[in-house]
Amino acid sequence: MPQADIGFIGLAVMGQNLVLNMERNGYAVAVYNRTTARTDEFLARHPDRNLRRTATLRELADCVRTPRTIMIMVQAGAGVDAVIRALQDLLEPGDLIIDGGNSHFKDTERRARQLATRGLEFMGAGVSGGEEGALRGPSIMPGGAREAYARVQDVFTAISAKAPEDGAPCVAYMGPAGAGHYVKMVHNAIEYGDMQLIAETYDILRQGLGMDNDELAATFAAWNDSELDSFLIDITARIFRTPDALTAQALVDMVLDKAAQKGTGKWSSQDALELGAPVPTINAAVVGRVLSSLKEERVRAAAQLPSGATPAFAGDRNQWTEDVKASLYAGKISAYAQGLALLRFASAEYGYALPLGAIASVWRAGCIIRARFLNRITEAFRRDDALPNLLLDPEFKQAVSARLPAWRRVVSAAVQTGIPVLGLGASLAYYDAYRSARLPANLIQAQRDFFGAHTYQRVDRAGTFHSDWG
Ligand code: NBP
Repeated sequence: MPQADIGFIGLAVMGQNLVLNMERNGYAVAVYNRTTARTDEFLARHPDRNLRRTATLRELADCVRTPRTIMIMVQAGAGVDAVIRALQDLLEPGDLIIDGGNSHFKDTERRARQLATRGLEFMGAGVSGGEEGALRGPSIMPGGAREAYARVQDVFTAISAKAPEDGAPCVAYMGPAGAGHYVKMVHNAIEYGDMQLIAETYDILRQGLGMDNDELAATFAAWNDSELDSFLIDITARIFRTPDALTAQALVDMVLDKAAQKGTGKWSSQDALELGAPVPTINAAVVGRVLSSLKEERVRAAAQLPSGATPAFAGDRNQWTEDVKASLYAGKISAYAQGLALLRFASAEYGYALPLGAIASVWRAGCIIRARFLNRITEAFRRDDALPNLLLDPEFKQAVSARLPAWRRVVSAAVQTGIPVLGLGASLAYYDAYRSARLPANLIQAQRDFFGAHTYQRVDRAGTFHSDWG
C-alpha cells in the first residue's frame, strides 16, 4: 500500500468505526492502538479494507504522507496527553493532530498552545453519534486553525452524516482552539437535559396516568411522528418494547435506576456557572443523575418520608397525554434555548465567534440530539443570527405560548402528585424568570446590604447606595 492519507490512533468502538467510515469513503488509513492485539483483531475482521497495520507510533508516523494528518480517538484526559507526548517527537512542523474524543475544551487549548511551540497543528473535533454514528456518519464539530480545518474538510465532509432535509453534511468549522470541543460539550449537556425531560415524562405517564410499557411504547412512537420527532424519542419507544432475555419482564423494568455520567454535562454546568450563564435544565439533569445514584439512601428515605401528595392527574386521560406531550416539547425548547445561550456566552468570553445557525444545522443528523425541530432552530438563526435567545424567535415564541397552559397544568399536577420534575420544573421556571421584567432580586440586594453592607443600586437614580436597614 502506498503512503496512507491519514494515521489513526485508538481502535476502541468509536475509533474502529470512524476508520471503517473513512476507508469506505476512499481514504487509505494507517491504524495504531496501544494494545496491538486490538489492532490485529480489528484488521482480521476487515481483511479486504485499505488499512495499514502499524505496531508502533514510529511506524505510524513513517507511513502517513506528509504533511501528516493523525487523528486520535482514545480515552479523554490522561490517555490523550500520553499519546501526544509520545507522538510529538515523531512528527514534523506542519503536521496536524486531531483529537476526536470528548476532551475538556481547556485541555484542548492547552495542548494546542503546547504543540504550536513545535510548529505542530492541533484540532479538537467533537464527534457525536455513538458507535453507529461513527460508522454510518457522525455529526462533527471541529475547532482549531481555519487552515487546519481546510486540510481535513474533505474527509470530514465525506464521513459525516447528511441532513435528510437537504443532504447538507453535518460538519462545520466551529472556531479556534477549543471551540469544537466546547460545542460538543454543550451538545452533550443538551442531551442530558433532553434525556432528563423524557425520563420525567415517562414517570408522569407511568405514575400519574398509569400507563404500562405497551402503552408507553405506543405513545412515544406516536409522538415520534410529530414535532417531537427525534432519535431520543424513537429509541425511547423501542426501549419499552424490548423484552428481558433473563426474565419475563420488560428489560427497562430490570434496569437499576442509577444513572451514570462521564462528565460533559457537569463540565457544562461548571463552565456555565463560571460564565454566569443560566442553564437550570442542564444543571437539573446533572443533579438528577447524581440524586439517582444515591439509590440506597433514597430507598431508606422512601420508607421514612411522607409524600403529602394528592393525585392530580384525574379526568380525561387523552387530554392529559396531550398536555404531557406539549409540556415535553416546551421543556425541550427551553433546554435548547439555555444550551444555545450558553454557547453565546462562551463565544463572547472565549472569542470563539461560534456560528449558532451552523451548529444547529450540524446537529440535524448523525448525533444523539438529532431532531426534526433542529431544522426550525437552524431557520431561527438564519432569520436572525444575533438572536439573543431561542425563546425570542417568533416561531418558537408561538410554539411555547401555545403550550404554556398545558405545561403549567402538567408541572403543577406532577408537583401535587409528588412526582419529581427537576427538569420540567427548571425549564418552566427558566422561562418564567427570563420573561420577568422584575424579579425579587431587589430583596436579595436589600438583605446583602443589610447584613454585609454590600450596597445596592436604585430603580430611580444612578449610583451605589448603602442604607441602615431596620
Ligand atoms: P474509550 O474511551 O473506552 O478508550 C479506549 C481507547 O483508549 C483504547 O483504544 C485504549 O487503548 C486507548 N487508551 C487508553 Br484507555 N489509555 C491510553 C493511553 N494512555 N495511551 C494510548 N491509548 C490509550 O474508547 P471509545 O468509547 O471508543 O471513545 C473514544 C473517545 O471518543 C473518548 O474520548 C470518548 O469520550 C469519545 N466518544 C465516545 C462515544 C461513545 O459512544 N463511546 C461517543 C462520542 C465520543 P487500549 O486498547 O490499549 O486500552
